Amino acid sequence: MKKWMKHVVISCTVPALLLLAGCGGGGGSSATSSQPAASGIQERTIKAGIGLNEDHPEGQGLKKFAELVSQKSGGKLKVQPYYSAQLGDDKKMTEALQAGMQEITIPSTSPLVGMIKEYGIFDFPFVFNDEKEAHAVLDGPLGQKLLEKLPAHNLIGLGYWENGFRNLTNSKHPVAKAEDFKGLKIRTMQNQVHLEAFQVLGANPTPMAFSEVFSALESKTVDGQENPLATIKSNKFNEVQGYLSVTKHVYTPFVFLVSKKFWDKLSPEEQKILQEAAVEAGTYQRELNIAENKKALDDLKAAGMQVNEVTKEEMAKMQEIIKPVIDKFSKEIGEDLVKELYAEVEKARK
Ligand code: KDG
Repeated sequence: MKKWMKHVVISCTVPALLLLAGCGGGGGSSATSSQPAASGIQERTIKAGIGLNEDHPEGQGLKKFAELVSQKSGGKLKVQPYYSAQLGDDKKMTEALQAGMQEITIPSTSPLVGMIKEYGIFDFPFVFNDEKEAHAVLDGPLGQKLLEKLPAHNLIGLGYWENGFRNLTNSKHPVAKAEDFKGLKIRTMQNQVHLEAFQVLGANPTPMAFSEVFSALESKTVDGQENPLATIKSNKFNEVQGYLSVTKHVYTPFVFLVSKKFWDKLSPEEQKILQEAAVEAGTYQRELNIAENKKALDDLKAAGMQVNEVTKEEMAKMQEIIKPVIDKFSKEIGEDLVKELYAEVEKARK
């Protein structure tokens, strides 16, 4: 076999192998290798940073990932975890991966929308009824299609972990009806869909990196924020927020990102170890996240938060008010992709 053919075969075989390895638990991959890969397993240190704390299911998932990588590589691949935005916020860490200065981060998909607008479909409100539907769509062809857009941005996606269903907290008053959003200063992720959805509900949205949220709430720069219950609990937002409204208005995924500059230096064997560990740790993290989100509600009530549910009728009203924003972004993102999203959700519901 000619030398160049070996390279072509390796570069075509690896993604196929990784795709086979990546089913379930956030499986799937956008792994492509454009350079001759090394062989075997070398001693490597892998810097992996996230925005959430070690005690959050995302932190526990990263710890599990590090253990699995060490086990699978005979201790040669060492993952160094950095929690609580020690290496910077989601955007900064993602840029560090693109520059080859950091190897792994696991942000929400929302801050990536400035780079890959199609990820905006996961910021549409009230798309999923439960985590099972979300996992099925993310681990299916649509989730894979979006992972394949990452290599063009010097990123490799090894699958999806779970941030979860987002709920509103604030320091002013309970939010039980659509009109209750009026005038509330709400921190949003740096994402136009979120920002315009809260605007049309009558709130006053302020986009901000997650690492700045607690101090903005404490200083009353903003009245409220929205995040999954496990995040609200892990970051002690209950200490500066009196009201929790269980809106479950958006399901946010995490995407497991690897620097493509780093990935392309790895051997097929090393790539397969990272892919398998990302999927196995993803399954573990999702299970932990679902359990922790259930437990966090009781813990936040016990910590003194005044908790209210939002009726289906009121959610329908919010959906109606937000509809023009969704129509606008459906056109910007691509109506075919939006149709594919809802078709995949229907498939998952059967
Ligand atoms: O690193 C991930 C966090 O930054 C994540 O919590 C993002 O949901 C998020 C938010 O509200 O910024």
